[in-house]
Amino acid sequence: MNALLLIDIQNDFLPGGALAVPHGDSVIAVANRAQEHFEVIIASQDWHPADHGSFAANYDGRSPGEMLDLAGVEQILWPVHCVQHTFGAEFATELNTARVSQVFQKGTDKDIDSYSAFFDNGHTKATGLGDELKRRGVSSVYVLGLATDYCVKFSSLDSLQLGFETYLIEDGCRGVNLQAGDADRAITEMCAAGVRVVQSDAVGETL
Ligand code: VGL
Ligand code: ZN
Repeated sequence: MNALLLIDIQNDFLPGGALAVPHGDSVIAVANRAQEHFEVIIASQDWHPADHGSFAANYDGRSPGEMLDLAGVEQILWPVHCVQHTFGAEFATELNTARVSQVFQKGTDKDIDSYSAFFDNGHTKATGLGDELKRRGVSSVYVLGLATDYCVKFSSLDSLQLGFETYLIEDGCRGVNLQAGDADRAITEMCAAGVRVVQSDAVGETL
């Protein structure tokens, strides 16, 4: 069984959003089309409380992009984004969610961030996504969404580590690129770990 994982396709990661990913909106059409090839479609949602420890605004004199130690885990500070129950945290309006069977929310604990849809950044708590995929007999996981250099990367690496054959749908992802080249380096890293990179127009053929 193959599953499609839609990572964090939320308003705050689109152009005009609080943590806008350049051309982030271009993944929506790819996500909508790719769904035709899958029976199991699962989405992740960045879902922070307003007092989340990854928000620069929650510290005196700190700015987005700076590093911090958050409860023992190295953390990049971000603009306030994807706050629970706000428009920014909602899935992109144009994203088709009718066939999404389950949504896994992450980053809900203010003391630790969670880039991966499977585990928090300290790898201490599971979201339940791994167990759910196994329960449904999934062996291959196809990943797309936002952002290539953070949540897509860590979700893909965890997927591999949990034993799923893992595919990155490259044209269905865009990166933050805090440093130029971050997204490309993330793809290289995923490849080196064993993630297979595919383009969306070939997805139907690899299944
Ligand atoms: C993300 C930074 C902070 C992501 C989430 O979805 O890639 N990046 N929170
Ligand atoms: Zn976040």
